Amino acid sequence: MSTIEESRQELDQGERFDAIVIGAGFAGLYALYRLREAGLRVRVYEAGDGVGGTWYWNRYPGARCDAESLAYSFSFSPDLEQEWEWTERYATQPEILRYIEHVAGRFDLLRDIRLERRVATAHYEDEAQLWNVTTEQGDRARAPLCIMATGCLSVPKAPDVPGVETFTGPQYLTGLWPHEGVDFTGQRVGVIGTGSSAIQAIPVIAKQAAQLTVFQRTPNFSVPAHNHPLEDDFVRQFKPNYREHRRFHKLGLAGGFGDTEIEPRERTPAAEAVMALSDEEFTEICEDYWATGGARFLAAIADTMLKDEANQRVADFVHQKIQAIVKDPATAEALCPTSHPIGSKRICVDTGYFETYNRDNVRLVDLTRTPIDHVTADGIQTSAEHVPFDILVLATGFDAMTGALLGIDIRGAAGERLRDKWAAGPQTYLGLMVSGFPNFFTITGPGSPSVLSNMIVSIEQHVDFIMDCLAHMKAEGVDQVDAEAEAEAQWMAHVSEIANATLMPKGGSWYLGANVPGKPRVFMPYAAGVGVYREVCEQIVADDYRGFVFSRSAEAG
Ligand code: NA7
Repeated sequence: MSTIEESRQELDQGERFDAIVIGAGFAGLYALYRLREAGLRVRVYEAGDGVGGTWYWNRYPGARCDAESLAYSFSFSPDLEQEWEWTERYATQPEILRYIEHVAGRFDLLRDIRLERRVATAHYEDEAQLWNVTTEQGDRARAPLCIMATGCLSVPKAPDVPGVETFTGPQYLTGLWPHEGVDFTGQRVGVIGTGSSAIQAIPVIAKQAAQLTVFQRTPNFSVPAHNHPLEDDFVRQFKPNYREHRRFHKLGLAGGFGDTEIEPRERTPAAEAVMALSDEEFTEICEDYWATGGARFLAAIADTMLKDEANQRVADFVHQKIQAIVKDPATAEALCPTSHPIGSKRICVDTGYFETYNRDNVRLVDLTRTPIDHVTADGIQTSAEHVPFDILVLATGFDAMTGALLGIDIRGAAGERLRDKWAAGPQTYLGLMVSGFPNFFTITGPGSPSVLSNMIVSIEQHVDFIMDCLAHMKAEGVDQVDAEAEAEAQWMAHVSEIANATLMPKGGSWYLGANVPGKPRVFMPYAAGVGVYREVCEQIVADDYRGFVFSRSAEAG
């Protein structure tokens, strides 16, 4: 074949890279940084017209992270962490996006990223032993390695409210918020949903709108953020100890999301002592954590996620808080979650959420009493009344953890489709690899701690694992890795065993896929924590990559 024919054929098949990464949020950027550092030629495809992933799309009013900013940031560069200055205890979406853009610029990552490219297919070619990736925009690329950095909460759930398409006013999904923002001044607004996104957006919208009606199906537990500007003195004390803080975050100590106190607080009683606590002692501990604020409230009482009695006592404490804050007793009662254990749906972290219901322009419609019948041209018809409004906000959540992966036509060895393999729920080894899909990695995939952890801690650990694995392969002279089917099956059984030992599966939450009609109910994240998970991964590596199979492609010889 002539050289021209060869290059034409190569162009048809797609440009050849060493690795293709899908997604340019925190995970994709760190993967690109490490792969390039290892000398690989990388192509990143990103659907958005900018980097940032979750923080690119979720621009709804009040959007901020529920992990503390000093902990929710990359740890790989000590210089970066010393230089970057967060302004608040919990960073807003615009500030996090600025940080991500800064990282992309500082490490010169943009040149390998193709924006506004939505990946349509990723097929493994058995003969060439390459991943062949195409985008909806017509790009083609091939590489021996394919890394999915597609995020866990990146596909908004299709609004399953009857008649939603008949609403004639503007309607917005929190997860796809317009970049130019929305002006609610003087408007009547309806919000459907009371998850984290709604709980952050409602207090902000309420301050602008003429009238706000919240349509609540399931009330949620929420803890005050007690957000505040970061004081210079505190940051000056914190930064010299950054490495030690990071070590604690990686071990899952000092609060699951990586809080900013180094030592675990001493007030948490031993598990066996919890039920013996007097009401005064119990309340004193909970008050202390409530006053500190944040998701770490769940760590106040040992066994909250393991024992019904401990969980109920903590839930009762929060109910009392809601009842003390919300003046109208009927609204307060409707806001008290009673249908799921506290923590079994992701705990929300708010700024003035319950207080918002004391405003004259805010009203709660309890859908358990008067369900939505349908959305009309100008409002919502419930079983009891028609509620008119001008703007509809859908804070109805995501097709979490598997939505983005299954949105792409992914085919492994022998053309096996990921959609078929996962028809009864996701199956992975360590949330990192899928048996039968060689050289294909999922960052923070189902079966890893992922959404139950500080995402950046998990992302860095996964990317580091992949890089160590690639270095191991290079040293061994192999270039193909896959997960053993048996190791995968055992891992998924373990993931579910761990979840079933907790109260987590009782929440009927998106952790289980329960929010998406027809989605298989499988508890997806690994609930033993990032510390235990890291140890498991290290032990597997020490056991010569137990559960992984390595081989040499024809190309490697
Ligand atoms: P969530 O936590 O899944 O919340 C979605 C909310 O929308 C929740 O209150 C749902 O009620 C409600 N919902 C969904 N569909 C409907 C219909 N059809 N009718 C009425 N209400 C509905 O998503 P978020 O975006 O708030 O948060 C996701 C994560 O993002 C969050 O945990 C953080 O990690 C960041 P339901 O509970 O299903 O009764």
